[in-house]
Amino acid sequence: PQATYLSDYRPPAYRVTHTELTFDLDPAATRVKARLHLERHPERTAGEPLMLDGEGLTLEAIALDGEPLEADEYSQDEASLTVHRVPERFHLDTEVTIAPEANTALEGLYLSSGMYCTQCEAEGFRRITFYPDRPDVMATFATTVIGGPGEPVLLSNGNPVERGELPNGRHFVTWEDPHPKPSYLFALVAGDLKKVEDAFTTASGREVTLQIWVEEENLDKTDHAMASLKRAMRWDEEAYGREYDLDLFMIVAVNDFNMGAMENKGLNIFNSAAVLTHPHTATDAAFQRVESIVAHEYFHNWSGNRVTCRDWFQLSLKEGFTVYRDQCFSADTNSPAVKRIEDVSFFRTAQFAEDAGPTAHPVRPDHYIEIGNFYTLTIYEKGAEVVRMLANLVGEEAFRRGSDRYFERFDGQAVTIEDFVDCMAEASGLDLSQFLRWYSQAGTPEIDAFGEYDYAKAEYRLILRQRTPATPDQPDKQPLHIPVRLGLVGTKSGRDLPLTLEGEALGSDAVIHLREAEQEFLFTDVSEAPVPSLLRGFSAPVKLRFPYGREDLAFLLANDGDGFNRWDAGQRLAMLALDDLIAAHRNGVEKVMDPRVIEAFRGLLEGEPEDRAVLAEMLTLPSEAYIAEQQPLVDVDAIHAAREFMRQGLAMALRDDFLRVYRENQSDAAYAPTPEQIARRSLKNVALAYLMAIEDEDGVALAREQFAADHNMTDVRHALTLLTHSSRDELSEPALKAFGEKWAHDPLVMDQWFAIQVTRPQADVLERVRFLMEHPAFSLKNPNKVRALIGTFAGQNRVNFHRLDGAGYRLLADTVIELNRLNPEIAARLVTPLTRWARFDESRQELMKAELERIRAEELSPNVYEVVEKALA
Ligand code: BAL
Ligand code: ZN
Repeated sequence: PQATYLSDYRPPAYRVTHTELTFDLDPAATRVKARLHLERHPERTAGEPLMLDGEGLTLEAIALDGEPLEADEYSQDEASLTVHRVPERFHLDTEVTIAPEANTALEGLYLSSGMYCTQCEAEGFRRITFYPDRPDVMATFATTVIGGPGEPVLLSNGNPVERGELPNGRHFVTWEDPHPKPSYLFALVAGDLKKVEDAFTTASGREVTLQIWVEEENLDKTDHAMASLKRAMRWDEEAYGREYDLDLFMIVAVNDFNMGAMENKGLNIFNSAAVLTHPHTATDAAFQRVESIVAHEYFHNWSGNRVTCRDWFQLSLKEGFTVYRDQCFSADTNSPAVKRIEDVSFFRTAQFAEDAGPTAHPVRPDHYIEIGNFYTLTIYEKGAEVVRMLANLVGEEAFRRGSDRYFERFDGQAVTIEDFVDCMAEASGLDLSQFLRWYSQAGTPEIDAFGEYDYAKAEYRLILRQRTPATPDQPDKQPLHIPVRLGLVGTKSGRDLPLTLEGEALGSDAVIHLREAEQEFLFTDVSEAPVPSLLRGFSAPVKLRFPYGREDLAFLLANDGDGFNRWDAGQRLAMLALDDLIAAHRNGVEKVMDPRVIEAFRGLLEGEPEDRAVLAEMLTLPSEAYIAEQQPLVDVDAIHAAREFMRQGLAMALRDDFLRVYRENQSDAAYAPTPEQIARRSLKNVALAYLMAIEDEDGVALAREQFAADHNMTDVRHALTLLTHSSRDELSEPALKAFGEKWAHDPLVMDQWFAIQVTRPQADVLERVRFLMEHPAFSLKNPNKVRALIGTFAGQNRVNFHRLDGAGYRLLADTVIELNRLNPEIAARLVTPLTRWARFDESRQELMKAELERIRAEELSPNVYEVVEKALA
């Protein structure tokens, strides 16, 4: 397969001004007629041939300005159609057939649970019809969908303008979308769907009908998504001045979907897991995820649809910005501190790992083989961190002026990351040229910080050194412009001290700009010895090291004026203690619990909780994946043993406190996904997890009661997980059986049932994974099932996936090989854990590489090829 390079970008030779489509639906042979109104691009020379993308299409007819083309007037290969001679302005008619029922890749038009649906981003539209399938070709669309009695509902983008009956029990609906859009935002849905309807009045008075379309049995699971949608619509008006622009906004839930959801204009298609909720089937985390994804897709209507990307290298232009927007929305709607802690925890574990592996790439990559492989944590989450840094650098007001400018100036256009950053620079007057390196330079920057207090002069000298380690293709890195938010916490007063830097008073919480490889900052009038609180709120996506002593960290945990950094101090303290335990395990010496960790936790448990949700986070130890990220060489067994030892040590020392906290936060109130209730449930469930870590009899009784009470899925799932992960089969087996039987009819709950079992720490879990792959509720063709069973096992059950006999690696490789044929996009994602082989000991390295070689020997899709080649390079 060939790579595509950013530097090769040229505008298209021909633009499409208007697209007319007719779909005559049939599972085996859907006929797609297309009339494209085309004109030469003013920047391209006259007389160039017309090249259209097209894959897997059977061409039935082709005509230019109404005249059928002779065979020598066009040519076709497996990826394109070329018309050799075209005028400056013309229309082209094509008719093709496609087979949705045979489409297991879930790109283009396919069938999911008997329902037709589409996924066109990034390059799925070319599997529907011949088209210049690139985001800088924006056209208005008119789409007619013809279905039979099995498809009473026929949907596409925009507004329905005509409907009618046809012979043979067939019928049609015509849709018009007046907003020019790229082909990746096209959507079609047809099937036996039911809707829930609501309404929203925009700030300027437009009445918008809101519809959520689902299978009949899911009609009771749409309330939360609908409420979230309305909140998001209001929020975008208030925070960004952006209103909705059609009379109808639709969401459809489908069971088979590669992504979480898709922002097609006016017709968002959602993975059912990202839209359906009910207190008895979805956890608090799922409720929150649905809220943020509904908002994310809605926000794309401006950041992505009205203003789109010039080419796929600019993907983060819409994704990084939209993730930043949905993060701010969720922070405003829920607990901002917890939202930040959750996002950063995930980021530092998963994105840092991506940066440290063979697929590391910049927020704007400069080449790719398969763009489907670039829907990554770097493009999305690091892209959002980069936008967050911009917002912090230019300030709230200038950021809003900059975004207004961006939406106004580029409305209806396909643009670049520079266009966005330029708007921010113009609105703020800041020079952001060095900042642009964040988009082109891959890898996680590391900052080494040193501080020194001079009593006599009342000065605090802070030295910051930055470097970014080499990544594939990028051996040398330039210094970045890094905003470091900080405070100095007085060791006597326990307060944030006023900051004076070069004579300027900055308040007690300030952002300093690190631009050089090494830079010194001298704070004057520092009245007492401080402990620095650095990188507050994770003000930049970097690793920051500072030689904190454990007392310093315990002090910050108790006193830091920044809630995020209080949590982070606790994590750092736990990490230091975990490092000792890991070393002890490796050296075969007795493990000893650091009493400072116990005392810090006691202080948290016995203090008056300001924010229960934050407290729950503070009481949660770093995950095995995060701990692994901090180690030079990952020793999965030592990490697991050390973390379990610490959990048990804390549980034994603080048993009564955990029991009290559990009881204080237990409630029978009717379930609601409110921040207050969610916080209490998290805290209670963290406490229960500690009690179950030592299988305390009171804890066991509470877990059984909580499971049996069947009050809401958050509590039931947590209790079931604890029972399933216990060492006692008499606790796990009856509960699993009861749950599995009760929910056999609900695929989303069965996904949870799979995930709970395959994260068991017991050594026989791999055999259970193989067994569950034969379960009637499992299917390799359904991405949610693959993620729940195989993805969860390989990603979250570290001890068992990394079994020394290599059986975990083999299982993953077997699945990747099979999926490579069925669904390349999912296969390429699934292979990720194997690509991280360099982080492990030699024998595991060999086993992992051998499985990668075995995959490479297959006939590979471009998706899997690209990932495996990088991993073995
Ligand atoms: N554009 C793909 C799905 C999403 O990021 O919203
Ligand atoms: Zn998105």
